[in-house]
Amino acid sequence: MPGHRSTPTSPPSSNPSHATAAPAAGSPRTSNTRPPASRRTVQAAELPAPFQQANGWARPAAADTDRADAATGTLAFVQQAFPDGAAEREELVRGLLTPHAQVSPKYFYDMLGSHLFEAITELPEYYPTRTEATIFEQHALEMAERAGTGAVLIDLGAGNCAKAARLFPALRPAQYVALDISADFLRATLVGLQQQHPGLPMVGLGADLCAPLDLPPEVRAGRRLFFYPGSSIGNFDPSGARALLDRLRDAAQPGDGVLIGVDLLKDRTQLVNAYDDALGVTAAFNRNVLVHLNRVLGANFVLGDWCHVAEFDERAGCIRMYLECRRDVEVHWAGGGRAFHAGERIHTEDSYKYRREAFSALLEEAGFREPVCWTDPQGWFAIFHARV
Ligand code: AVJ
Repeated sequence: MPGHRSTPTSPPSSNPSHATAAPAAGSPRTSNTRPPASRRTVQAAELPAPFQQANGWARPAAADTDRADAATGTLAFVQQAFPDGAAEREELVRGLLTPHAQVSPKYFYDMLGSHLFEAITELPEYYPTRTEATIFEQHALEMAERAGTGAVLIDLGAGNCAKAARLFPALRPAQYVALDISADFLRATLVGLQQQHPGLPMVGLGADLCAPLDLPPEVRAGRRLFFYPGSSIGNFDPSGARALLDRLRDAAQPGDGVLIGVDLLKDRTQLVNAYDDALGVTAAFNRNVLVHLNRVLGANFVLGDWCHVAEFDERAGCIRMYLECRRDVEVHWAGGGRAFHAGERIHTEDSYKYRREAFSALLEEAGFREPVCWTDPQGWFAIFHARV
């Protein structure tokens, strides 16, 4: 594929001045009416025993005191998203009752769903994770040069934290703040990661990126690098992505930056195969959302009634995933229910793909300056850096 550039490139922009832009009309920024989630710091002593022991929080032997003290002081965990399950249940039921039923993709990531997503990243068809990893491998030092070392690294959608951890040597962050909707999965990951990096202070944040970014006091002052790898930003449509970038810019100070992984538009077959793999792992990942619904809503979805569908919407530039009902069914949950006809669908995920120029423009429209990007030789994936 032509046009490969292995050095940072500044895609053309028609908007170099980018004065602070008003949010687009109808932007989710203004439509988010959820009250700020309550916040609670989990003290080491409150964590279940396995976490305490795994992290050296159990009373240390005398010789281990220094290390154990360091560990005790360096991992805090703050839960912001869904402190009570009621808001989550309400949102889920509202989505199921709309004529075109939908469930937000953030509900994929319960414990099993998070593991299934890790399995997806190993599939031959799922190119984004490994392609992004090669770009980081190839260009980590240039990225560090551009972004600066010693910043507070804020990982938005950390998952298993592997991508950030591989950048620690190049970025040498002053603190690592890992944010994820899947708090239990994140907590377990961070406990292990803290042991591997005892000198690096870490904060875990169970938070929903659809809400305004509210960094707790555990996050240090100082220059920040917002890290959003994996093309997770693709779950938002372009105006939602713009709203997220606006929220980031609002949370940022001059000198801060963003480092964002973005999946690029490419051949339709390659895209569809990445979301409909031969082993059926993506199908399992998709159908697992019904397991989640059965658990949190007390619903009675029968998994065999639903099949996985992945389609590429060429006009919108996104992969759309659905669960399609094989026959007429009635589903019940605590306090309600609905009928689904054969062929009816529940929309579970959109995954938007960009052209490099389009994503650069989005960054600039949100008020970020000097976007550059690094890509792989095939031009499948791009990592952008931009400054506030
Ligand atoms: C984690 C949102 C980037 O859109 O590629 C993978 C999720 N869904 N296979 C993506 C996903 C189905 C993934 N993101």
